[in-house]
Amino acid sequence: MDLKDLDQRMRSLEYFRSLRLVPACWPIIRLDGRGFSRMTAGRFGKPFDQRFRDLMVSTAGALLAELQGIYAYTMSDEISLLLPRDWALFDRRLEKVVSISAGLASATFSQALGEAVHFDSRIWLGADVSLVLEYFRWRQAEAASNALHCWCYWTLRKTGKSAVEASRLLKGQSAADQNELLFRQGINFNDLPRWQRRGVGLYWEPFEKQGIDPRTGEAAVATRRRIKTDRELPMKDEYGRMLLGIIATGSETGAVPKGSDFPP
Ligand SMILES: Nc1nc2c(ncn2[C@@H]2O[C@H](COP(=O)(O)OP(=O)(O)OP(=O)(O)O)[C@@H](O)[C@H]2O)c(=O)[nH]1
Ligand SMILES: [Mg+2]
Repeated sequence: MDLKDLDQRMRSLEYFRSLRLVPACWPIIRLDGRGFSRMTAGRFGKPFDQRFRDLMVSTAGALLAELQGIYAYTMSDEISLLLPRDWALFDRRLEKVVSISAGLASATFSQALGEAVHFDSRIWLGADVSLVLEYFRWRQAEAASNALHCWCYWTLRKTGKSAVEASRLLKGQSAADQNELLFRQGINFNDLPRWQRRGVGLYWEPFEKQGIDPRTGEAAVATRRRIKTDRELPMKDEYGRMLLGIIATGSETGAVPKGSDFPP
């Protein structure tokens, strides 16, 4: 048997190997915990648990650092990671991006939890920065409606309603109806912690570090960067402006190319 021929024939059956992220587009990787409804049941407080949030934040931080992202956003059991437009890791190969990101998220979360869990991963591509802003406003709007629904559901459950009854009572209820339902139980949705209603953002911030210049032995100040975790995100237009600033900072540090679509 000709081994070279076998090698080529077998490799030619790796059908998706040549798929790459479209050039000059902004990639966002979205990861979601698989079967987390079951996994969280009995292990974490409902509807929100700070310990669960912190596990998601650590996972988002690991993705931001390891995959050289610009911004990570987490809400519920999902994480969105914005990469620079000219991101070139793994030669932009799709199979690598989704498998490595899912593997990294699963390993990080599992190690911190002490139990094996896993995430799925998918790619979103935005042709310009304005689409990127819309993407994150979309996920944040989803966080808000998810939080409102979860608070209503668990409030009904705590008043003695069964899972079926609580779901039936919430079916077709508008946001105003759900706010009203909570209000009657003494809960003002707008007073609940922001991280629950708006999600958590992670981004790079520069800081000055005192050190010694090894060439001269004299005290010197070096600029380094570290991850900032923001649990007090703004929303709507203010959130958009904040994201533009984060993307611009990425551009100053060379992570983001200054292209025709920036600013949008
Ligand atoms: N207890 C608790 N559960 C949470 C918290 N945040 C998210 N979850 C759970 O995470 C689940 C996320 O929803 P989905 O992603 O739709 O459900 P899933 O079971 O992971 O389903 P797949 O993603 O399709 O595999 C919710 O149903 C919640 O039960 C939290 O702070 N506390
Ligand atoms: Mg899930």
